[in-house]
Amino acid sequence: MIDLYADPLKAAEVAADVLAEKTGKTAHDVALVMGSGWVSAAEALGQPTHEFPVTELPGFPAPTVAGHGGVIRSYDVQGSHGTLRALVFLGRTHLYEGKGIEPVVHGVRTAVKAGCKTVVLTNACGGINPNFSVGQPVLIKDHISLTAVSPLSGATFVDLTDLYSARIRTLMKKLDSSLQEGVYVHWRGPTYETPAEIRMMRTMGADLVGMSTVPEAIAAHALGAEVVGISLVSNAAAGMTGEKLSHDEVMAAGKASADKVGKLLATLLHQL
Ligand code: 8IG
Repeated sequence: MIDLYADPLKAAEVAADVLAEKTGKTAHDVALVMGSGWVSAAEALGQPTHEFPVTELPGFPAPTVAGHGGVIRSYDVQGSHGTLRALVFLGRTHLYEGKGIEPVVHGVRTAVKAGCKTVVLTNACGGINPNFSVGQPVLIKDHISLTAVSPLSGATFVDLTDLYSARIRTLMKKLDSSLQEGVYVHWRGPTYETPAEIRMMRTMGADLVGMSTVPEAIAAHALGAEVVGISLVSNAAAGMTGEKLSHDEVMAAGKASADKVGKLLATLLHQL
């Protein structure tokens, strides 16, 4: 048994080998990590060929938050350039779970080791930019890390100037001209921000705030994958409306937008 913390890249290779055995697919082409609110959007991809709990691959801890069920699906999606083998993670591990950074990025590393050249990271987030409304999907164009936790260690000085693929963002905006872009702040959680922290983020140039995506984007990019980030605005950030933040309302907002975000994902896969 490989130790995820001692040799995370080896652990991802081992998990990718088990994935190939379980699916009978020697490789996958694209990975999608579905955040809360995006799970029902997976229906737009059609019927999976395989589905199993993430815990059946080595190195994955059981998820701890209700509504973040940890399941892997494999799909054969008909795209404009032939069949795409899509690997979908329904549920992810977050930094706020306290298991460290390695389990947070194990999924995307496994996906890249399994052959994925594109990694699509979706999430539900708070909206800081007052022009964004609840239920709106927003392309991530850049991020600010307020956790100060990197998935990389050692002298690996990775350039992040084009972390969120400008190529794919341009493609997607051509297909849907209503699509907006924003800067995503990574906040450790599990507490939401205070109103003062949201004012700070706004001043820093942030449009969106959430508790995921950034470590996965960095880990996938460092291994050479092209990264796409899409946020679903699920609530106005703290202090923006006078309302308190409720996890249940956040989940409900996600479900209500499933159709729209499902179409967006299908459109994206068709372009790859
Ligand atoms: I959904 O307002 C969702 N996730 N940090 N702040 C942070 N994460 C979130 C929020 C939010 N809404």
